[in-house]
Amino acid sequence: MTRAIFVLNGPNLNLLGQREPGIYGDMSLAAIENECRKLGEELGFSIDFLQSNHEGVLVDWLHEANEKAAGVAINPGAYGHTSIALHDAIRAIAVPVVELHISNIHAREAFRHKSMISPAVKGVICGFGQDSYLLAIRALKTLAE
Ligand code: CA2
Repeated sequence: MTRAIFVLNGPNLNLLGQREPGIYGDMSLAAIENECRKLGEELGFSIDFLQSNHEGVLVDWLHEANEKAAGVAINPGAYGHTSIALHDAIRAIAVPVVELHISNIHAREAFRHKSMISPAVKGVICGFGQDSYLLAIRALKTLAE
């Protein structure tokens, strides 16, 4: 059985830690990756931690995860609010997908309240800061059992 978890990150998340620490915390994406790897090791999963600013690349990685991974944790960034392509890709694959956001998108601007991908995923975690990543990985371990 595959013991890899893909952790996918959408646009602008490569800039984490540089601006808006009040909303997104002060950890860089590399520091979050490190925490995910540590937890993955503890739970018996390897972590493929990836970031792209391009919607189609995220679609390609979802397809690849379907072949190689036990599950996907995705912070879609702003594409979560807009992307039918990500919704369709998640619906098209068999492995469980958990959507996560660092911030509580429902406590922010109205345009962030709607997620295009939420109806397609197993579950959504948002508002726990960087811990949202770790909670998503723990949820995937349960789903993969
Ligand atoms: O809370 C989250 O994790 C988000 O997915 C982050 C996205 C935002 O568009 C979503 O609504 C919620 C933004 C990604 C990072 O944006 C930055 C902005 C300024 C400085 C650094 C990163």
